[in-house]
Amino acid sequence: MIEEPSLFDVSVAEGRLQGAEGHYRKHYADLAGLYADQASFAALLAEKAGDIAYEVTSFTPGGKTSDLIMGVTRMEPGQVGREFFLTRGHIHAEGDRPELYYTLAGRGLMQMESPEGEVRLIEMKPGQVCYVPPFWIHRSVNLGSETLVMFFAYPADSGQDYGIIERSGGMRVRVMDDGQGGWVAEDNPDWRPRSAAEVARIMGDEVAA
Ligand code: S6P
Ligand code: ZN
Repeated sequence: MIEEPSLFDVSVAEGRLQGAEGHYRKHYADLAGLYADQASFAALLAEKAGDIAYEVTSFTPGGKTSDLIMGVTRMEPGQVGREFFLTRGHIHAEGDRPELYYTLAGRGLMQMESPEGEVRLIEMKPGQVCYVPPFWIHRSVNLGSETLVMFFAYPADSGQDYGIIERSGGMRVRVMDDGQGGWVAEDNPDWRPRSAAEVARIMGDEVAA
């Protein structure tokens, strides 16, 4: 059976893929442990624990390797202490699956980390598309004072492993306000390198290649 083509409207103003059946929300209360500054996070929760930090609307046509999931991520602007708001981040459970992120509104940054701990930080503004290659842990960061809206697409059988970030004590750097209207990447002192065994598990056959 061959799938029917479909068409969706993207509302940039609402940060949504209209008519998409996939939907999930993260409230500030769901983001415990993500940020460095515990006191500032507690203050944020006291003010808006139940508010939406970010929201994803998506369309999942099927689960075939060759199929694509697409959707829109909308993230509020703000900081926890000096640290900019971010998504939890993950690596694809099928590590060799890539992803595209096309920025529609706001000022964002794609924070990426390889299994071996290399860091890549790519700023994104509307009209730019960021290619996240296979095997990169990725999270998005809202650097601006406006809502960040990004369209994404990735292979339907990718899956997400969120534990990879927790297991290493967070990502290697934190993206902080530099106090001069910009950002700076600061080393995360809690970060622990992944073991050779974990890197080999993630990379699978690529290690031998
Ligand atoms: C999924 C893709 C995005 C994120 C979304 C929220 O592979 O990268 O749809 O799910 O931006 O981020 P997170 O880290 O909570 O999944
Ligand atoms: Zn992803």
